[in-house]
Amino acid sequence: MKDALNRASIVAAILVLMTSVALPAEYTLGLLAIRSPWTRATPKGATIGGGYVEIKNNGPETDRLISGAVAVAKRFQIHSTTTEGGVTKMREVTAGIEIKPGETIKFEPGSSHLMFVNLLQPLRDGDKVRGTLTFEHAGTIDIEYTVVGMGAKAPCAEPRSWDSM
Ligand SMILES: [Cu+2]
Repeated sequence: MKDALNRASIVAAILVLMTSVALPAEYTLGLLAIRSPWTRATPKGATIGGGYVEIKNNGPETDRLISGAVAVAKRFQIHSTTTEGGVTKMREVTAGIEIKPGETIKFEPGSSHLMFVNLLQPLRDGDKVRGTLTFEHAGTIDIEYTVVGMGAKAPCAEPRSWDSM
């Protein structure tokens, strides 16, 4: 009985830890809901980082994510990822990403993502990264990305040089 209680309290403690880490941040900008921005810790010397977030359009009109910024990088880009013949490539989407009425766009590893280009500092597990997202109609919002540990597969291969872009 005592063992079972101990086990229960350990499980409870772990759950509390997990929920405090995974607690989703939710933002509202007009009729857009912006959920759980996160990014990944970067190895020393990395020049790029990926940004991930979910955006739902609760409005009757299409909106478009057109740009953004983060405090930890010189540039911010919106990227798409495609796989052709087993080769994964990413590309900047200069026109932005459209979010139709009722639609939820998920920026996630291996898919469309945000790219922090020319990092000014490494991203460390547990840190918060401040930034902005700008939409064609809804305007600009301040958000904060939670930095989580490395480990999951990279959203995209690091290109040889960002200077050429
Ligand atoms: Cu990318």
